[in-house]
Amino acid sequence: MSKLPAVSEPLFVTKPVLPDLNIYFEMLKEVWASSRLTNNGPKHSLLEANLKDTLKAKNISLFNNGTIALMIACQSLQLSGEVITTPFTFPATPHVLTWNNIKPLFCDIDPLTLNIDAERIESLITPQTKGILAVHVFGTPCDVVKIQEVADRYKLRVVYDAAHAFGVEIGGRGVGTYGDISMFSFHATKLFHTAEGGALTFNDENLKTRIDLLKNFGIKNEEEVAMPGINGKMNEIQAALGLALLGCIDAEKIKRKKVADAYRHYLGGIEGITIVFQELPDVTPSYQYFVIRISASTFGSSRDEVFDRLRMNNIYARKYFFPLCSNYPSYQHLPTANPVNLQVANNAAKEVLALPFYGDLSDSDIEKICHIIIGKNS
Ligand code: T4K
Repeated sequence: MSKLPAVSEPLFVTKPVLPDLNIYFEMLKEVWASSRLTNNGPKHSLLEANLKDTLKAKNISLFNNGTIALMIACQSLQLSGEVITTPFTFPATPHVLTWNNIKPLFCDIDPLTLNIDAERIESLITPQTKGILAVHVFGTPCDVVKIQEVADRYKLRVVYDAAHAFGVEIGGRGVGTYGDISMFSFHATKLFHTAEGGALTFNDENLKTRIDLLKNFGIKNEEEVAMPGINGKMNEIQAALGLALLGCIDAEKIKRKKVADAYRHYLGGIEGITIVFQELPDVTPSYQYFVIRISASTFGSSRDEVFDRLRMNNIYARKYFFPLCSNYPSYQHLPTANPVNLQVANNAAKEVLALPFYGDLSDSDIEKICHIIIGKNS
């Protein structure tokens, strides 16, 4: 590769997929005509039904964002005491436990998938442990079979943070059908989004009433409030955006596959760079992030040096997930946050870099990004 000119416009880690504005406008006209803006309106109902099919879920409930959805997942299962989770995630994951008055127990991660290491979960279980909150990091499914095996043996609940895993399937089965409940995020930065939004999917249909009550203040009817709920409702403007966007997702995935292939072409085989995003047999990928790992000793530059080099060239890659959650001031005092027991996660947090990844990323921009990473445009 020869030296290439710098990018003119900044390149961010992602660029939201947006529907044709006319299609969205038509939907908004219907919302205006109905005067129904929120509280389980027709767009909400239609999106809920469509997403239930798309995600191959048995039951689904939509939310105003993924974090509140995860809060309600814990509430609906009445989780308490301690829950085993991963430190290698977005702050929302452990914070949701804290907001539910649950103590997170941090478990180290698998060096390849960067998901919770299912083999280590058992060693953390105490009489207070009531559940496992695992994350399908960057859309790669956790070891769902092993996790369920441990959960069944110790009668633990399993909640999956599937924020990155829209459309992921294992052998044709929707990833959101594993465990007790799964949470999907529909934030603007996600493949499918409603600007802000989220969903819970679950197999037990008895949970539907409870979850729907919890996201609407616990209101059963005009004269009965059944439980202390919160406001977790998705509104009609969000739902209309989701409906307008659903038809764009397959095309975006095809484009993202091409972007991923181009990155692999330039970065594959470079000593010291590992491509975290791998297409696995039997798994339908999410195409949510394209993440690499940089080993400073083998590659010759650290992740932080590459990150700075990209920034100087107007390219805003992200260190997902650094700092590690177990090193936040709120959690570092916990015995399970000791880095000695979380060596794989601490190493990963120093080496990962999420590269710009979206369908409209041009071949020439991908080439420039890779040039800069490799050190030819420094
Ligand atoms: N669990 C996990 C494992 C998660 O990753 C997340 C969220 C959650 C739970 C919680 O779900 P939500 O409550 O959010 O539904 C972003 C997202 O805000 C966050 O949703 C996401 N994970 C996380 C991984 O990424 P930041 O702090 O990196 O966002 P920000 O604003 O820096 O955006 C990243 C880049 O995206 C920007 O540099 C530019 C681009 N961008 C962003 C927005 C918001 C746009 O082009 N347009 C936009 O509207 O967290």
